[in-house]
Amino acid sequence: MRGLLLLPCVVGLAAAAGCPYTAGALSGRAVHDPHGPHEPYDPQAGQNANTVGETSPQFLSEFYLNDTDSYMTTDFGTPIQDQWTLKAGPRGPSLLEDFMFRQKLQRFDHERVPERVVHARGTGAHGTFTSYGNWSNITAASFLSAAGKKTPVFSRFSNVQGFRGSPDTVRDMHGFATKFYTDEGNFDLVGNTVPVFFITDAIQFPDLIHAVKPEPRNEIPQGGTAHDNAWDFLMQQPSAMHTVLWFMAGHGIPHTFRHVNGYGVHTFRLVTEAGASKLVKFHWKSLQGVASKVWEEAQVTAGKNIDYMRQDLYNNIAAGRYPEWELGVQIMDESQMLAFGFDLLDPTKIVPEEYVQITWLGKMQLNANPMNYFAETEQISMHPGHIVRGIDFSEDPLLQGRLYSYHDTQINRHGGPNFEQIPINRPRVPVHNNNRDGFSQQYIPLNNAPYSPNTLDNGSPMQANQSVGNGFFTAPSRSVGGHLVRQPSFTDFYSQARLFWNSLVPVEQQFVVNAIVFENSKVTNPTVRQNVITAMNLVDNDLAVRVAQGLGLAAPEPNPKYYHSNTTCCVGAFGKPLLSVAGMQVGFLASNAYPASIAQGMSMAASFAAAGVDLVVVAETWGNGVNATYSISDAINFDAVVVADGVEDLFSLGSFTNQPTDGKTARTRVSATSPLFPAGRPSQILVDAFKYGKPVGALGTGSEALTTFDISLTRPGVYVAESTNKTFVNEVLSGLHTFKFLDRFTLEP
Ligand code: HDD
Repeated sequence: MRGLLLLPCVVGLAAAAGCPYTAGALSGRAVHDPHGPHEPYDPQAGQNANTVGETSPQFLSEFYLNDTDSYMTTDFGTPIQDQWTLKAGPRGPSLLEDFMFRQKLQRFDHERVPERVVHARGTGAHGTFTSYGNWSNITAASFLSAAGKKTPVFSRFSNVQGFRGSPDTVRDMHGFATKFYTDEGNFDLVGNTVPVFFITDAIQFPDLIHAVKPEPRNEIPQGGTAHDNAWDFLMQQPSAMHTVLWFMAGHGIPHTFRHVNGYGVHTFRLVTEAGASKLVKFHWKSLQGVASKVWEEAQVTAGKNIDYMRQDLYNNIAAGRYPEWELGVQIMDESQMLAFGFDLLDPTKIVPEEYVQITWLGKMQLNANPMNYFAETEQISMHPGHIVRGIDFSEDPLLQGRLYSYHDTQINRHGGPNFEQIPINRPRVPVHNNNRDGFSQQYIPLNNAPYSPNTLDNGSPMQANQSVGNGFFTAPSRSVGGHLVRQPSFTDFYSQARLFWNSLVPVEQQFVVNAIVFENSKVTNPTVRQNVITAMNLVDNDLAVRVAQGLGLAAPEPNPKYYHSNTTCCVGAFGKPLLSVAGMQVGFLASNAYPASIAQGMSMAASFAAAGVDLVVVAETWGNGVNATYSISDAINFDAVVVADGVEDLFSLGSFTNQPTDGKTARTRVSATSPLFPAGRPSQILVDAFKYGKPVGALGTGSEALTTFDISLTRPGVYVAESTNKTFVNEVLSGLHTFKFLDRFTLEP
């Protein structure tokens, strides 16, 4: 396949068509460009084409290694056997000469590369971005140039604090980074699932990360911020407060990566062909809806299934239930930089949607899992400096620093600057420049005059800019100046922290209080804990008083400098119904001892499947129609739980009439204390599901299980029916849309 690629840009014909990528073309030789796209790239047609490129997995397929029906070889291709070393006699010793042995061990010894210094824990998927329209009125970005135009993407979701093997559901910030393989080069939108950031100057980033990472003396805690260093730093760094409240709220413990919004955080610029620029904030809106776990649930999940979120993404894509997000921008004039009462360069600020609505530019669908985690998800190298024509930076000092850091960190991770040539990082367009050599160069540059200007290669590669060669150009309106200073750029960090707090529903406010109390109950230093109260009191006195109460500290007097009663929409993680319930799991608690209960589950499964929901029939042991055993099931596995008709004995706390007396008699029925599952597991699943705010229900006499645990049958999110019927299924589905029944959670007075 590779050998067949002859790109218009590298054969003579393309030069006449004004192709900017003519390195080999002018020599008149037909040259195979190994890093060109599979589709011939025509920059003229590219402006209007409705589709470009292919899906990423197809693009990568030329790099797939398939070992089926093959003999083992060395890395250099010689067929070998690799199970026994070459020895001097059957009892050894092994010989140094054994190149098969040396290579195998050496390759093993070198398998690990440095994990990301932050965002080490993550998961990703391939997909497609489709533009909703021709957005040339605001940007020259080619991937936004026509309705229906498709661009391959790879998104990586991540936790920030923990190492590569840390649990998915610890409380943390989360990354949402997307590489667009556009027909004019790669554009990386390296954002988070929270729209604001802790600091305003990149020089503080090492301090932030040193503070939140596990403590140096013992590398505890893994994957969370519930420790002295984190709160010591965060509460002395006023810029952190707004972001701290976001991740103490539901956003710190998302339900899955399919249920997060994403944000570019900084203000960027979009620039038109003519050079007119607008300020923009990037938004990803989850078309599944935003959903979060509750803290108990997240903690249990961290113990029972540390891979919860990566498994959810992987399984749903594998099942063809492709998650989708809309990409949007809030568009502001250059003149509005200071128009909203804060500086648009300040990354601790949102632009409330009441001020500027979001214009939705297109939709991303993630529709293919990587074939190999390391080669794709681990090696992908995101970089805010990967930018394309029509998009430009802002002067935000945090963004400016990032533009250095990401390239530097990739060199550290990949051992040199050729990481851009790794299959997952390659652009889908030809690369032509005078960058040369370095460790593990993958290409064979043919240009013998690798400098500019040159005459020996007819001036190629030529300089591309705004007017020739479709080149990148900086927004012409940008102008900077000023005396050199080392000082903060922004001052007010509490008004929007309060705006966020004011805008949460009361239950989520309670979750924030609980989270801060939890984290600081693990903080051992009293000064650090006191600083929390002082800082929270600048946001809201009620918040500070409630946290103080939880920590056993004196309630502070109000400190109202930043107090106001404004609210904004769209910032909480609770209280809004989900947009889709596809991929949700309903646990149907049945029993092998009552085959009819399993049959009920099997007959209901089809009705749920129509909505993309899996009904998981749980019983004591595997058997026909059973999808999971009680032994491996838990409330965290399910988004709703339904008790089958006739299995109420499983939940019985009282008399265990079926208990064998001699300890040996085979049982015909099981009870809450069956040896087939951990004691009380069916009851625990039901009670925990209710406690975590999930819809619960029962068929027929199964409802006795609910009343055994004082779950009122008339409460919101509790559904009962005599037998399987459409209304019951619809009720459970509507409960899944509600997702969390907030009346289950206690509010402090
Ligand atoms: Fe960063 C990784 C997001 C500030 C330095 N960052 C990284 C990733 C995400 C973000 C999503 C993981 C990318 C992937 O999946 O591979 N970072 C952000 C956001 C920030 C931010 C939204 C603020 C708005 N980051 C930030 C600053 C610096 C860095 C201020 C340094 C000055 N970030 C890095 C890094 C990482 C990184 C050290 C680690 C691994 C990597 O880059 O590839 O360079």
